[in-house]
Amino acid sequence: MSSTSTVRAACPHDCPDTCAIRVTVQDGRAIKVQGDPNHPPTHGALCTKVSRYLERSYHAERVLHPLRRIGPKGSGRFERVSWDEALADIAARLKAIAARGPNAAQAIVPYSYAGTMGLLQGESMDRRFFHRLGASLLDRTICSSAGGEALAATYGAKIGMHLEHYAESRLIVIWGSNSITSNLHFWTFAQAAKRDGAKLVCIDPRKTETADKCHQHIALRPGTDGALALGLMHELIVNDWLDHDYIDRHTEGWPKLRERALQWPPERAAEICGITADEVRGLARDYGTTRPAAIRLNYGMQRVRGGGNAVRLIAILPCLVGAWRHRAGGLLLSSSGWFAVNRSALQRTDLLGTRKPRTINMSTIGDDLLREGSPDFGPKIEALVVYNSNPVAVAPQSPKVVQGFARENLFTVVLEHFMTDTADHADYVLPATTQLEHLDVHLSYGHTYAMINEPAIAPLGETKPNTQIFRELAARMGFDEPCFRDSDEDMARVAFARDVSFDELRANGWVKLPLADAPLADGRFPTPSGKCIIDSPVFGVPDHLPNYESASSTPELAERYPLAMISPPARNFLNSSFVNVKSLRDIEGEPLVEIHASDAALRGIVDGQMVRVFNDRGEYRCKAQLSSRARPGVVNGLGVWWRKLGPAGTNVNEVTHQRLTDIGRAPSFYDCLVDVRPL
Ligand SMILES: Nc1nc2c(c(=O)[nH]1)N[C@H]1C(S)=C(S)[C@@H](COP(=O)(O)OP(=O)(O)OC[C@H]3O[C@@H](n4cnc5c(=O)[nH]c(N)nc54)[C@H](O)[C@@H]3O)O[C@H]1N2
Ligand SMILES: Nc1nc2c(c(=O)[nH]1)N[C@H]1C(S)=C(S)[C@@H](COP(=O)(O)OP(=O)(O)OC[C@H]3O[C@@H](n4cnc5c(=O)[nH]c(N)nc54)[C@H](O)[C@@H]3O)O[C@H]1N2
Ligand SMILES: [Mo]
Repeated sequence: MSSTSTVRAACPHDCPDTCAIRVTVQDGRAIKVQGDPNHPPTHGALCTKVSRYLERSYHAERVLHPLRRIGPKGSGRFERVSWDEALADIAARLKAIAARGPNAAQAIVPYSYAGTMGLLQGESMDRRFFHRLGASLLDRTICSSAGGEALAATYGAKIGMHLEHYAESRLIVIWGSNSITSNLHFWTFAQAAKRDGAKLVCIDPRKTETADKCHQHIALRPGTDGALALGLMHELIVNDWLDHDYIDRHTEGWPKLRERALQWPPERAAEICGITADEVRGLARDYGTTRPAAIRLNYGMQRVRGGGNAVRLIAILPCLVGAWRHRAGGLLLSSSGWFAVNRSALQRTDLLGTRKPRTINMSTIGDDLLREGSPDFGPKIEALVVYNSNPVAVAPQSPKVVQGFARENLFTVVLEHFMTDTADHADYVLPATTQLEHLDVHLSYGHTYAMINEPAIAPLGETKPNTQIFRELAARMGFDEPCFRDSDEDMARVAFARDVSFDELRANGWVKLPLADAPLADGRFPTPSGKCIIDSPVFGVPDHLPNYESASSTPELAERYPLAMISPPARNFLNSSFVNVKSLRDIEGEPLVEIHASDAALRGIVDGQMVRVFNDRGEYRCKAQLSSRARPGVVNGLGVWWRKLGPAGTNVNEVTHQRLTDIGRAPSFYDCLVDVRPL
């Protein structure tokens, strides 16, 4: 007899929406995924990508058993081995490195990001393993740390508005975010507000599908958001659109920033942003005179040298006009700080004891893999264990990253679902389960519900959850602390320090955090003084910092490479995930760069032609698309394709660089000069 059941799942992807999913399972096989209609942020809808989750999980190219490399690195030639053989050899290799001396294990580096956002499969047993081993620590900066640390330096934590309340806003400024692509469930609330008469403004160098649907699009130059924010402040001051009471009671340091902002008349800001002074004035008027006014900031605008300062400036705006007084006013960049994740219980940093391993920044992995050992750097990197990430495709300046991963004297283990560009460079590939096949618990960085993901089906083939792989590796290493025997459920039960109980998650699928409707209406920022910090003891008063690479900061470079390139996400991929899902790849077509007709004409480029996008760091080949989505002087190289699926085995990170942001040590992917020529 056939049996059908429905299982509660959570979307694991690195996206603010963290959707609640219902998986229909028939005779042990998942046959349908649907958005949960009862979960308010998801409201029954899944994005195009995740509605294809079954195509991804049951993909014919899933890695289903351990593999050992038999060809040169990067060739993708592997043979099947048993788990026993793989784990024994990996443990022996890691032990040999660690045995060389007291700090020798630092030559081993974990490399992971948010392939799954799950607290168990992303940051639990794995961290325990590396802490016990004494491996290098990893600074996980590749996405959001510039904006995240800037936000925390301003508000005291990564906190903001409730997603649902945007439906009641009268003005929504969508800033550095292509919501329809990367925050679809927010868009539903923004549309509800629009139907009720709210004005929507989009601030983005690219004329995105979101910009198309807003009342106004301000197409500023990449990396000039801080200047725009200062210009807005100038207008708020001179027109006295300030909430003096909120400023006096709930902020500290405003007089110094006020003085700075007064040096930014709209003309100055407009000149830097490449927009008109009237656009600055008009936006300031709207923002200064409309209540409630909400900003949806996203990480797209912080991937430049001054990204952290720009986030600080923008995050101060809602305090200046008292937008926080209303639940539909304020700002959201991330809500993750509202969740009381019990990281010390999950990750067990205490296993380090008195050891203080060095920290490797994931964003400079290209350079770091090529560095020799030195007193400054510590030991040369000899082993890398990669999971939940595809650095060969996504890390900046891939020519260096590839060279590093190709080192014959580097021992690399990759836990994966697929043979990615990174897995191709592994010595061992270990097959991991997908979200359908393991237990997890989740927070969200775009809403305020904790979520559960129950396993829907048995692991396919010989796949194992990341947690189990690290449990078994720990046993092989002889790590006998009881925490290495914790089950996934044991860890799920301690994942949240308060507000969220596992039993309630299990019973309901999610738990809404007990937060006030307008949590910052009376200030009470989680800072030492309870006030929003404008003059930071660490970072000072925020300012506009020009890009590393731009016509004004590096004129000689701009003469050779006159086009600014940004590389925002493609709608049907999730960073480099889903690029190998054929139905989604078919929608995206092929790697392309959007270029304005005037820039194309200057270079003799016609629509659809193959081009080289290049600078001193490398050369990326793709198709040119003449498009009004690109502003003159800026090209949009949509990301992030698998290198091996792109022309000449390259992707957009061929030309990005490894210089870090002002705050948060993050990459400045969108701070990049190139030229484009016909091939
Ligand atoms: N479909 C899809 N969804 C995704 C992702 C994906 O790859 N695909 N990625 C996920 C991830 S990892 C993240 S971090 C989140 C957020 O991901 P983000 O990277 O913030 O993604 P977007 O919302 O697309 O925002 C990027 C927008 O910022 C614009 N932009 C670039 N430079 C600047 C600038 O200097 N100033 C301003 N104002 N705008 C700029 C880009 O043109 C783009 O439209 O989205 C997640 N959601
Ligand atoms: N040029 C340019 N580069 C970018 C960006 C950009 O906008 N432009 N965006 C940047 C941003 S915002 C981010 S967040 C990074 C993202 O970079 P990554 O975090 O590397 O994200 P993905 O490319 O999605 O790769 C995640 C990998 O994890 C694997 N995975 C998923 N779940 C599991 C699991 O449970 N177990 C194991 N073992 N593996 C799993 C997937 O199969 C996938 O190959 O890329 C950055 N790179
Ligand atoms: Mo990201």
